[in-house]
Amino acid sequence: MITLYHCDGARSFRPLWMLEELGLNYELKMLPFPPRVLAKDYLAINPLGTIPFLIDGDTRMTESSGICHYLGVKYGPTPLMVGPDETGYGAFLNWMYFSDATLTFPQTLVLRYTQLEPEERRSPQVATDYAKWFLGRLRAVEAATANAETLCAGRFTAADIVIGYALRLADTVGLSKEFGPNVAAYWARLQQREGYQKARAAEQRAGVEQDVRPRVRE
Ligand SMILES: N[C@@H](CCC(=O)N[C@@H](CS)C(=O)NCC(=O)O)C(=O)O
Repeated sequence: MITLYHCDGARSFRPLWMLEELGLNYELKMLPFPPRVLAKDYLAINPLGTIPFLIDGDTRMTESSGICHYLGVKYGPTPLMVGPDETGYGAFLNWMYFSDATLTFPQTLVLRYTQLEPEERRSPQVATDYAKWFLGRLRAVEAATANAETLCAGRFTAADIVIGYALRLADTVGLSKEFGPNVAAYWARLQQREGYQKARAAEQRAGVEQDVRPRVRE
């Protein structure tokens, strides 16, 4: 059985959405955010204290987009993955890496310096600078979705899952009102997907069952 550690609305939503799209069985373990402070026992499982954390047999993983890639290769073949023999392969890999390294990183600085730090350590300057950084990098998504329903390969893939999560986080951080028209329409389409809605329902259900309440998180 695959086990995924998750905090409501956090980056672990990427593998959760991927698990739902693949129709795999999994166990979802909810944690309060941040787990390194509010669930100290978790450090014995993942010394980084971050989520996601995936356990699959002897495999242990901590990178949200890497886990999506792993699941697609390990439990495929699936149209969610783009193979080296397809023309969209390079674009697919680029989006997979872009999702966290380029898009999510500046968002976490906005969230941290507007909401997570104690009042005296908050910084409107940092938040504004990194909001601009994020919105600048989002131009790549605006361009890619100008004449296409999805990011690459002419179909919905894991790239749309990992980039889609960055758009969800933008909602949390208050940046989605700055989306360009193509990104706004793309984000609306992604939220209509059955797999996305199932993943949202799964995190809500698990939160109630395990009595872990949602709160602001990175
Ligand atoms: N690059 C990692 C980042 C993992 C990460 O930093 N997760 C955040 C939540 S979205 C976290 O656990 N923050 C809590 C902390 O740093 O204590 C990924 O893509 O999953």
